[in-house]
Amino acid sequence: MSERPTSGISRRGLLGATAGGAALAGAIGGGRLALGTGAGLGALALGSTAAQAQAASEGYNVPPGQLDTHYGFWSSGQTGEMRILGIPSMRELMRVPVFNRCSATGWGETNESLRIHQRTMSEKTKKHLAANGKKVHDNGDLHHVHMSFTDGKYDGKYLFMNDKANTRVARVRCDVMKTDAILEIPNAKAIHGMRPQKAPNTKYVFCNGEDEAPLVNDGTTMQDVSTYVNIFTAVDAEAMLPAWQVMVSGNLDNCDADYEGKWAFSTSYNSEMGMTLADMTASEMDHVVIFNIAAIEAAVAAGEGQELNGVRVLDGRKDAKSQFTRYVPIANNPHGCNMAPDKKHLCVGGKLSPTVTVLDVTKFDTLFDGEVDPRSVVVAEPELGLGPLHTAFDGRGNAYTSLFLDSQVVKWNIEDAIKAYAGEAVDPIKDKIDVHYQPGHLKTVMGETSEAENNWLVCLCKFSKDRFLNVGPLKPENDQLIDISGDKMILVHDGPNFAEPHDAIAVAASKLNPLSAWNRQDRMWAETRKQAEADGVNLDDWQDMVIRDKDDPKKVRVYMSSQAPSFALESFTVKEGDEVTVIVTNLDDIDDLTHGFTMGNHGAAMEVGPQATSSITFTAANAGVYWYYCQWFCHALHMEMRGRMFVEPAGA
Ligand code: CUK
Ligand code: CUA
Ligand code: CA
Repeated sequence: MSERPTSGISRRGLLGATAGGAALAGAIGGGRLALGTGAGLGALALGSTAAQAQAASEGYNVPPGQLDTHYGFWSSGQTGEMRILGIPSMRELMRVPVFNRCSATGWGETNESLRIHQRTMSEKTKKHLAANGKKVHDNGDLHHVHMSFTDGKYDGKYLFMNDKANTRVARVRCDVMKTDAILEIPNAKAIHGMRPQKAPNTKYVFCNGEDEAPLVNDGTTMQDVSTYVNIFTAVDAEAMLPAWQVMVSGNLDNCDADYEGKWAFSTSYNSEMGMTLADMTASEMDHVVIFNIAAIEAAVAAGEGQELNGVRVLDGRKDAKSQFTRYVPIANNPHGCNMAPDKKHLCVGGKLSPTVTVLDVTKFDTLFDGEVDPRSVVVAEPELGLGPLHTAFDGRGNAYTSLFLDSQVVKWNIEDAIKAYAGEAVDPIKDKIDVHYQPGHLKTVMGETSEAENNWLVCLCKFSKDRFLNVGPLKPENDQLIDISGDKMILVHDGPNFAEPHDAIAVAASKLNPLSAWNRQDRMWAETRKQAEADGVNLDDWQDMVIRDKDDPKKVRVYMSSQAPSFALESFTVKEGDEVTVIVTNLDDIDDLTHGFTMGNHGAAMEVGPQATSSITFTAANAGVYWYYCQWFCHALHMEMRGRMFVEPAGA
């Protein structure tokens, strides 16, 4: 039920002051934030009344045994994984490890996952990790999850996501909901905004480099900020390799793409190229960069620009005056970058300005054709409230913008905002609702596709404070569910969540049909199968074997099948210090029958799904007996699903 403030000085007011003070003290202190929205806020009723109760609100409570109508794919920020929630129940259905090390599944430890991690890892990174005794970066900062598109609609094939921490993007396969590729992007720094091309299909995944650095970052010019650049990268979505890069002026925050496949666009909060907070907020205006894909592709095909670390890099900086980019001035430090499902309007969140700037993407051609005022593509700039970050859309021409400082979501109409900008006396604002508290992203169902629905809005709040039982200094986030089916927004659910979902998408369940068992020949373990073949082991007609490598006698491979409630091998023997690889295939193909393999006191554990093959490598510890067991509760005799590894003394 939605909370109604009872007085002017409510607890949310105090909390808002705290959060705003922490996050944006400099900006407010500098007096650059316009106060008051002039939007007739007082006249808008907050919350809802019984008379306005909407049919959809009844539907958020999904009873036991009933399925959700939509999948929600959530980022997890610094946790580094992707999460799947049901909408509208907000039940967490699954966690998919991506950039993180996962204790349950062995992600980041199994050979299959290490191959995915290391596929595009540079030699430099490998060396640096090895010097730290590591094989992979086991953290990530995953802000944005987006699905692949065909013709402006979700196609149910892949999910793409960024890692700001280690400059990577990853892809999850929607048939098995597992990470399928990780790409370390060369030349760029800190991939933040990330979007798949919407049309004609997702040929590229566009990736913003947020941090600026010398293009050749070898320490020779690091004190000279004039040598710093920011890099925009287009990733080939199928190959998961960089396709091309463009140098830009100013850093890149969020991005999106149009519905014709002609443009990508990115916000920049640091057109100043400043290194300090004061520098980064010094200008009145920053900008949106528009990338001309056809011009870039032609230049890449013609071999223009330079080749650096295997990628063609073009110069799209302001001074280069190329046909690759245009810069549209936007008020100080814009953030969100959201393309509307009307296929025409791009909405840019003002952050330090109380406005959202609406650009007409069908006018972008004129920017490249001749000398025109770059602001001529701006068709509206409604003043919505304090701290506008991101905007979501329904299928009725309405937009929903999160107001970080006001702790509200504002519903406004795009066409009315355009009329108001043209001078008509129309108020584009239709409703405001309190959220708890300090929202970042917000998402409608399929609102970033041409099939936007009119039912639910998820608002991802950065602070939860008093909304849940106190769990100590670290509080959960609060992902709130709002019914947007009627005129008034109605808050129907609080969804506590762990650090820190920035973004989410909601996809109709009909778009997806994941498998219940793996294909035995899945490409995930193609390399493992090749090794088995070389060892004379046929993984399809299972033979359980222990093989000592002919060339490297310290290496032992243990092939073992599992079928509830036992492993095919009740024991195997190795020597102290051996490099042991255990390869397990789960022969069960029953729905929901996952096994695991955990080697006691070796820090080695992995998930083995129905019909899956997984392998893990560890060094055998001191002589003695070690039990291995299945850690996934699979059978009435699951506790009995275990065996012994005998480790003989090295000299024996
Ligand atoms: S950013 Cu987090 S609230 Cu990384 Cu999408 Cu705006
Ligand atoms: Cu197999 Cu528990
Ligand atoms: Ca700025």
